[in-house]
Amino acid sequence: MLGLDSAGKTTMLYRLKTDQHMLSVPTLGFNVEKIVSEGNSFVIWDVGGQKKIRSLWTYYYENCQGLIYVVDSSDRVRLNENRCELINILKHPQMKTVPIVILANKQDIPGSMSSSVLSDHLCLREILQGHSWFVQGCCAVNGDGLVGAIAVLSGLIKQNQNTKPNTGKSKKKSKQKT
Ligand SMILES: Nc1nc2c(ncn2[C@@H]2O[C@H](COP(=O)(O)OP(=O)(O)OP(=O)(O)O)[C@@H](O)[C@H]2O)c(=O)[nH]1
Ligand SMILES: [Mg+2]
Repeated sequence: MLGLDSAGKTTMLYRLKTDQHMLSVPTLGFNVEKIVSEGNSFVIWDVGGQKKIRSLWTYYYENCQGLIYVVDSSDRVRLNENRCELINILKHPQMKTVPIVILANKQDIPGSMSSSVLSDHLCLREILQGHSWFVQGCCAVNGDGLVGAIAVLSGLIKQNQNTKPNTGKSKKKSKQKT
């Protein structure tokens, strides 16, 4: 789970884990939690988004099966920064085919952009070509939209695994890393 600082990633992780609003502090490294949602089990890595530590994001790409990219929908100033970071992530060889959910967070803030407006501003149709993806409005503080988004991502991850070429090796059942 990636996104600019203050997008709401950590608030979201602990809302999913505990079904409560936990106060967060800026993440300097990462938080990792196993989340069980509607029978699906995920290991979610929440990586700090401050500019000075974004170069560390690449260390989390190995074995990543899905990307949750969180955007603060009330922040119109950093739209371009968001677009550039997303493009950078997806350039990486290990992220070229991952399914993606873009979470348009902070929908509770008056005047925040809807998921479709955000999608247009970020040019998602263009920059996410070749990926299976969707965009979902949500609020990490009260949990609106989160469980549904996780369920859809889970479906996309399964579809993506089924369409990968068969290597002939027997598959071990593994937890999904997002
Ligand atoms: N109103 C509102 N505030 C939110 C929401 N989600 C998060 N916040 C607030 O946004 C601030 C930043 O949230 P964090 O979860 O710490 O953000 P982060 O993406 O983990 O930030 P970094 O760790 O720096 O990358 C906190 O004050 C949260 O309470 C939301 O849906 N609505
Ligand atoms: Mg954080």
